[in-house]
Amino acid sequence: MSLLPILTVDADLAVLKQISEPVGAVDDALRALMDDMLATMYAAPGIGLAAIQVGVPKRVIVMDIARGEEPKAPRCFVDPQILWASEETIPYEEGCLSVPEIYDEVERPARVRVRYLNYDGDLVEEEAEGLYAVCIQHEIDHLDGVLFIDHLSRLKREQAVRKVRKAARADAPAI
Ligand code: K1U
Ligand code: ZN
Repeated sequence: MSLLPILTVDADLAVLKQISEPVGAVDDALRALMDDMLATMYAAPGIGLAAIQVGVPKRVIVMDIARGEEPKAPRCFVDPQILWASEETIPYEEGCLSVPEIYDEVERPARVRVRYLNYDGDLVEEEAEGLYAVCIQHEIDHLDGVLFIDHLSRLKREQAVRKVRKAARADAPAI
């Protein structure tokens, strides 16, 4: 298994804005990508990761929203689709591994019905609520080139990108 570099908005915005392509079927090569994405997500650490965040424009997501001492609960989503979203919305303080150190509140539907292929290639349809609903919507947004900061005001979005750029410059080795 390999850890993959995570793309960030300061250097890789054009890639992160791409629309990812449907996959169609799960094979061993895709399972190897999902294994690498899970390892990368756990190492970051994060609770979700879309393939485009590691530069792969395929409609693939990994997630683990288990808390604290709960056992690991990795989930994989291939070609996920939102079939239904509730009228009711909930606010959640979101973060993103591609917009490091920035957290802000986003309002999204409280419940969604999703259809996807899992790690084994089985077709799954289920309802998501709470953090699962927030995270799957955040990750499906990535597949459509949408970042959580796109849900904020233009001022907040520009401030966020400036902060990430400044932090990246500060972290860069002096030549
Ligand atoms: O970049 C990503 O898409 C991953 C992102 C997922 C997410 C977080 C919060 C709301 C919606 C989607 C993250 O994982 S950011 C890091 C994070 O939330 C976290 C990290 C360590 C422990 C617990 C949470
Ligand atoms: Zn994200």
